[in-house]
Order: sequence, then C-alpha cells, then structure tokens
Amino acid sequence: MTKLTRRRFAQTAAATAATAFATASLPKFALAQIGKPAELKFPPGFLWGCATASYQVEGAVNEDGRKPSIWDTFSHTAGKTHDGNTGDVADDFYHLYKEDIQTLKGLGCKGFRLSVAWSRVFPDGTGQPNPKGLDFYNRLIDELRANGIEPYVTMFHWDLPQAIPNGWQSRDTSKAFADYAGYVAKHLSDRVHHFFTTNEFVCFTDLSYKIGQFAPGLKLGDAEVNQVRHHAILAHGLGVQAIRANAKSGTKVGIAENANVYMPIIETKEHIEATRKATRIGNAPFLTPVMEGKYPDEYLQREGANAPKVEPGDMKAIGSPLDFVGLNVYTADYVRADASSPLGYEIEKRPTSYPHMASPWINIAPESLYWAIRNPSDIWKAKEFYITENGCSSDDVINAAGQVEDTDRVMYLRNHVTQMHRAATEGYPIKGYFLWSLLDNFEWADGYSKRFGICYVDFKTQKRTPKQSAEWYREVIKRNAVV
Ligand code: PNW
Repeated sequence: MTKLTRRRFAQTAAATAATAFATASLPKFALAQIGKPAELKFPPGFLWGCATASYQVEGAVNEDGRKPSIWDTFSHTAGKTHDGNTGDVADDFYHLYKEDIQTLKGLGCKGFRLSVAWSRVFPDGTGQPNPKGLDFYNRLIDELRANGIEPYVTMFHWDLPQAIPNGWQSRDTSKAFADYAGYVAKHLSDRVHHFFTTNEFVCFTDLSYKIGQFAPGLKLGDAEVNQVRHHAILAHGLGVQAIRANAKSGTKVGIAENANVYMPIIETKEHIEATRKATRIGNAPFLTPVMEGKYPDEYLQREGANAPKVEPGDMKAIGSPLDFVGLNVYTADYVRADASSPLGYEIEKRPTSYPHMASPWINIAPESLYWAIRNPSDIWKAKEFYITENGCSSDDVINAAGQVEDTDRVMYLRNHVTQMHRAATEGYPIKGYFLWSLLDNFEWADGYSKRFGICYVDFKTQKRTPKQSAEWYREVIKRNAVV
C-alpha cells in the first residue's frame, strides 16, 4: 500500500543484508534446524468477518417508523456521552450499506455480524410489528448474500425500545425480548443461519444499572442489580427457545458474551487450574449459569439476601443448550494459584506501566484469545466457538498522503490472531473471527472520540478510508494465515 520512502528502503536493505550475513555465518546444521519459516495457517473454511451493531452505525433514527431506544434518550441527555455525541447519524449505514458491503467483499470477508434494532421492528417494544423496519434488514441480508457474505445476526446489542416499562428491571422485558426474537427469527431464518441472542450481559446490566455509565444510566443497589442480571440471562434463555420454535430447522443459536478471561501468569498445571476456577467464578452471574443451568454456589453464598429471585423453570431456560458460543475479547487478567486465598487463586494486580490501547480499559493481553477459547472449551465442552468481537481503538490520523498508519492496531490484531491460531492448532473448535469493527462508529459513552474501525470514517462527509489494518486483514484472509 504505502510506497517505500528512500529512508525506509535503506533501513529495509540494511536489515536484509544483516540477516544474510547472520545466515551465512551460521553452521549448516543450525540452518537446517531453522528451516523455512512456517506459515501459521488456519483450518480450511475458517470464517473471517467484521462486526458492527445497529445503534453504532445505522443513524436514520426517525426513519421508516423507528421509535427511540434507551440509547437515543441517554445520548440526548446532557453530560452522558462525550461532547453530547449521539447515534442520530453515526455512519449513516442505513443508507450507505451497499457501499460498505463492497468494502467487506473487497477485504475477502465471508461473514458479517450485524444487530437488529428492536425498536425498528417493534417500535413500542411489544405489540404491533413495523414491516418497514424489518424491511431494512431484509434488504441488508439480501445484499450481503448476493455478495457471498453470510449474515450473523445479533438480536440485542443494547438499544432497548424506550417504550418498554422499567427496562431490564422488569421481568416482563425478558418475555418481550423472546417474542421479538422469535418474530425476527421467523422472518429472517430463511436467509440467516446463525443468530446471537444478546450481546455482552455486563454492559447492559452492570454498566447500565449499577455504574450508570451506559443507558439508562442508573445506579441501583446490589439486590436490584442482581435481579437485572437475572432478567438479562433469562431473556437470553427464553430467546434461545423462541428462536428455535420459530426458525427454520437447522438454524444455529448462540450468544455473544464478553466473558471475563483469565490467563495463567506462568503456564504450569497449578496456575492453569487456577484460571479454570476463575473462569467459572469470575463469570458467575452470566456465562456460567448460561452454560451450566445454575448459579455457582460461591455466587449465591456471597450475595446472600441480595441473590436474584429465581422462578421455577428459569434456570432450565437459561441453560438451554447452545449450538455455539461467541466471545467478545478485548482484554484479560493474569491469575495465579494461591492456596492461602479462599477461592484458591488470586487475580494479579497490574503495575501502572501495564500497556493499554487508546481506550484505557483495553489492557493488551494477546494470550486472551487463546485462553478465552481453551478454558470454556475445557470446562463446558461447547461444540463450536466464534470470536464475535476483537479489536481496539487507536488515535488514528489521516496523514498527508491520505493514509492512516495504524501500526498499533496491526500490532494488537496480529498478536491476538496468533494466539487464536494456537487454539486452532491444538484442536479447539474455533470456527471464525469477527473483527471489531469494519468502521469507526458511535462508541457509546465515548461518542466519536474512540475509533475502532479498520476503515476511517470522516463523520462530516461520511467518507470511508481503509486504514493499514484493513490492508493487513485483507492479506490474513487471502492467505488464511497470520501475516
Ligand atoms: C463492546 N468496557 O463494548 C461492544 O460489544 C461494542 O459495541 C463496542 O463498541 C466494543 O466492545 C468496543 O468497546 C464494550 O468499558 C464497551 O469494559 C466497554 C467495555 C467493554 C465492552
């Protein structure tokens, strides 16, 4: 992509000469041992894609009968998002989707993860469906398929219809979600073969109802938050059942969850065992009950009187078997075995020098992409895994030549993909990878201040410019290998 400058060429030439010299001076047997550099190939048919979400890219918030979601309300409330940014226009994907699908095709992507905006399909959350809202997804899906790209559809990526009374505090919302998901599955499953119920429990429960950082911006007490969490996983479980009941047979159902990921500080038996314990306990309100159909005892004991109120049948629905598990992975914690600690392990503290990407919460932990697959696979024996999101923000700028040299993103992605390759090589059933994200977009409370795309978006003109990371990804896909 970038033409070599004279200085860069000189550097490259010098490096080549140095390698040649080193090689020439090695004894023959050492050369034989080094051999040809092996290409880190992925299994044939491995699915490479990109991910997006409705409110972050679509815009067109008042078009074709869509009514507000809690994110419209929240982003229009003073002081809630960076600079008061909203998703009113975002990437205008609602109108520009054809152009963006050509970009995906050019990258060689065979999969695209998108989410359906609940309040386009049911503007009031329940009741009368809005055919014009569903039609957008019909057009989008048809366009993807016509270009050889398989749609992977998330039913809920946080844009809850504002009209739903009391949001996730109400148990009725779980039922309303199942009705909506069943309706969408019924109408799209002739062309969509993979559905995700919900995206990232902790973000639309804890961050939204406990910390108040995300819509609806509440700060509830522990018992109420645990109940919100319960309604969220119940929605997932009832959603799985409703999708299965309404979709064409053969439709696969899973979840997109940002489970807490734990990596052993040293790869010894005892530390690895510690990460396994941490994986179950550290995901006690969410992924663990989804996989086991029960809350871990340690969680119920710890929460005591604040534990969620569970009705008969809830846990069975929550533990509905899944066809695949999708994991959104951005960061992770190191864990060590510690016999003196009540749970038998400790999460390592991070020194202030620990490196992170432009978003301070994205502490760089490439091995996360290996352990995120290995531990849930070893513990729960899930049939298939997808990485449903992985990517990072960086302080992208367009240079004088009109290019974005996002070398930090390339570094981040390459290291993560290398670790995912390790999981594939060891035989873990990892089927595909969705890079977050195709485009810079509305990054929730951070508004447009954090860019996650491999295509740069000028939000004034809607011009897209593929970054260097897009060139890198195209090559990964072409060779089905780490490059
Ligand atoms: C995920 N955190 O969100 C979401 O699924 C995407 O919609 C989002 O754009 C992407 O990751 C990048 O942020 C998260 O603060 C947002 O810990 C924030 C956090 C985690 C996930």
